[in-house]
Amino acid sequence: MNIGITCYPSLGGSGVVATELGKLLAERGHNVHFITAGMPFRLGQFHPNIFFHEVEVNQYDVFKHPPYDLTLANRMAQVAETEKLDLLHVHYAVPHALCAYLAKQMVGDHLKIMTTLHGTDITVLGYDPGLRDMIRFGIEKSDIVTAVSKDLIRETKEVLQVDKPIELVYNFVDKRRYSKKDVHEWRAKFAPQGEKIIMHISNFRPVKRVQDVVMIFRELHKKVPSKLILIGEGPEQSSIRQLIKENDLCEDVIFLGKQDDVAEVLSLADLMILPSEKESFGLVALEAMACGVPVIASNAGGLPEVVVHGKSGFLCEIGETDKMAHFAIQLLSDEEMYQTFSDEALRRSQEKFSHEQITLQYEALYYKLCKE
Ligand code: GMT
Repeated sequence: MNIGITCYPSLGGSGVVATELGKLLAERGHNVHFITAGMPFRLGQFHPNIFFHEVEVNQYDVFKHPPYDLTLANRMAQVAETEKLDLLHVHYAVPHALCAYLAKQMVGDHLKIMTTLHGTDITVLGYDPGLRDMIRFGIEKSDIVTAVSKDLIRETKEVLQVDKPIELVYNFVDKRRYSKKDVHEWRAKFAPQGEKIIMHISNFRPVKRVQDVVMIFRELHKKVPSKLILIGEGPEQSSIRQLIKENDLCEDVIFLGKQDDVAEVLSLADLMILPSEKESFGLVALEAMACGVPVIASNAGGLPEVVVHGKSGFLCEIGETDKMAHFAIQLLSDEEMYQTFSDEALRRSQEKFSHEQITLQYEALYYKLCKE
């Protein structure tokens, strides 16, 4: 098939899923055309079935904002015609589902649209009265809509009052890249006294509650010799640095900044912490589990569909940092328990979220769509 994929190409779970899916589809022999505003950051090496069509958005004096949406829709229509696309698979509803619909109006009904909802397109933007009706329209005009968790399907139906069926297709992890690696040399650098390594990866936005990570670490650190590695960048970074300073933790917290590829670094972690306020799936939790790293998380959104409480990690109410610290101490102080959780995390990641299984699920939906 000839498949067009649009996503936000910069750092973010939706961009990662879209890019990794495109690569897997190309491996299965499909021609995959990325139509994006920049090269998706995980696209990496050359593949003969992968094509990149840049959406170059010009700035005009007559417009206050560059016309990304219209330029994208026009580019989608151009690529659909020149490359004979069977379908456009767009990730993130706003504005991508609407742009795809516009492109379809330009080229004809044979071009099918699949929209995948990732989270904040519904759980944040869906509550904005200035966007809500438009998001609902984009969903209703898509030929197939998928979402990355049952909880996201529930919230979409509740917030937007849509009747359209929404298919569940979970996020996935490629076990060929995400697996426990031998990183003892790095461990010696980051935890020279054999300390446990706690990790948090995010875009440091308020919904990620990185301040809770610091509070959990503060309590854990009193009982278990440990280091905290923080990965990512975002608006909360300076207040987090300040919090670390106020709690006299600077010597034991390491900021690694933005990392394009976390597959290697995850093997350093003994525990992943994800105490988010909102999280439709929590791809980073799954990536950690694939490396045998148990997860302590909040029970927000779709996280309970990924991490099983008391098996592959522990889940607490949002903001229950003392309880999260208690579970972290328990897990890191009991080697046998830790090993059972680590094995279970790995097993679950492979059994329920394998790249083979999820790629086939998307592919089956594409074939269904194109037969209609
Ligand atoms: O988490 C973010 O802030 C980035 C965001 C995105 O749109 O890329 O991630 C969302 O999509 C990911 C991939 O499906 C999910 O794993 C994340 O849970 C989801 N983020 C939120 O719901 C906050």
